[in-house]
Amino acid sequence: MRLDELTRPDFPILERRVNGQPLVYLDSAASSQKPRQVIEAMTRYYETSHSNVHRSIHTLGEEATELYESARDHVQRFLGAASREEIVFTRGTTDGLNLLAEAIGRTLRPGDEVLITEMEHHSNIIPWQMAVRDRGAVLKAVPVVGEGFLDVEAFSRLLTARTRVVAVAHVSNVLGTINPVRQIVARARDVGALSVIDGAQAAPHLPLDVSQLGCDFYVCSPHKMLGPTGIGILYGRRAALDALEPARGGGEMIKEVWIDRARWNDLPWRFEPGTPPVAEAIGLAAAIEYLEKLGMHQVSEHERALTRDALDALSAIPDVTVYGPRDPEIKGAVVAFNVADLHPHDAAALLDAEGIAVRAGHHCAQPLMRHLGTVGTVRASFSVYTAPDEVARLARAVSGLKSML
Ligand code: C6P
Repeated sequence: MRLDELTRPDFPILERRVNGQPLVYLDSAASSQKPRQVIEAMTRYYETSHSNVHRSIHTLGEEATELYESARDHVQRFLGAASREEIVFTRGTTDGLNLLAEAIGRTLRPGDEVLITEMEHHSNIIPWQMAVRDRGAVLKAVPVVGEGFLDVEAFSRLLTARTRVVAVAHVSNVLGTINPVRQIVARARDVGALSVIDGAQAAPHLPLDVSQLGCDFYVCSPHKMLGPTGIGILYGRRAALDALEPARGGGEMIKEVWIDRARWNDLPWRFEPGTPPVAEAIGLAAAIEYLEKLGMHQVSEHERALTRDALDALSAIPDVTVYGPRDPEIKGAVVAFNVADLHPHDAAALLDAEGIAVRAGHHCAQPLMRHLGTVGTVRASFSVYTAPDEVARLARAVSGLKSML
């Protein structure tokens, strides 16, 4: 049985119609839909065990704490982290990157460099701009070349003894390029730089093992992984997290407080000030169980087949420009394209009228759009529930757009 045939009955939203047509949801890279198992786990928690965590000795407090901390074990297993202390819950990828940029930023000195790439999402650009500002540090970016790959020679040139941080997307949210993060991490380590991997578009689709990858930090967003919004994952290698001074303060991140100073809590709570997203962590655990049951190798194989179908079908339509690598073996589950000189927003609105949900615009990657010489693109993206006939429906509708012009 194909993965979509197996999973679709679990996703209630996929039964709805949009503009009189069955919904074709091709915007999973922006946020995936949620299976019943995730929705029910969160409802069950609110109906039976809700309380604050780590604070109350009563039964509900203990149940909530146990469920919340068990979600951390799920994430540790899913990412291949060496210990549960290496998993910090944040509010999302953007929040995790800001947390890192704030904390690492405080240690930057004049002349230090942070190296990112031209294909980064704004979430992996702006926090570093803020971190280098006023510190006399410098932000540099590896250019994109060819079909959408990082310029390896430029990377070698730009990575120097001055580089303190290398922050790179594992998978581009526009091009779909799977970057050679293992090599990048190793090269960063060689010059003594910290490696930060933005895994927002990789974690939902690829089998991961952060310990093998060897990175210092890895961030991702559960809402793109069949889980809820409002929670994020920040993996930090034990030694890297230990060396990091928390930049955000509040309840629960401390052991002892005086008016003029404090002693920090142990890892990972040191980086989790305030009441955390408890229900969301429980929903995330259910999403991880769901993905693990499917198997991440099967998930990526299913999505690779859809990406291949989409690349073949869209490239065959005259006047359609497809962006990013043409080889689905080295590409995540996104295909960005434009139709003649139709504005991507108009194309998306016309597709929506046929019940097809795609994203259009600059995808929070304006430097990359500038490189591609376009204001934006249309983007179709896939998940475990996406069916091959939905990709075919997209291609038919895109062909129709041309005749409307
Ligand atoms: N990209 C997209 O449609 P948040 O919003 O914090 O969950 O994730 C931010 C983010 C960071 N890095 C990459 C590579 C991303 O793709 C995203 C989110 C969505 O492409 C929404 S802009």
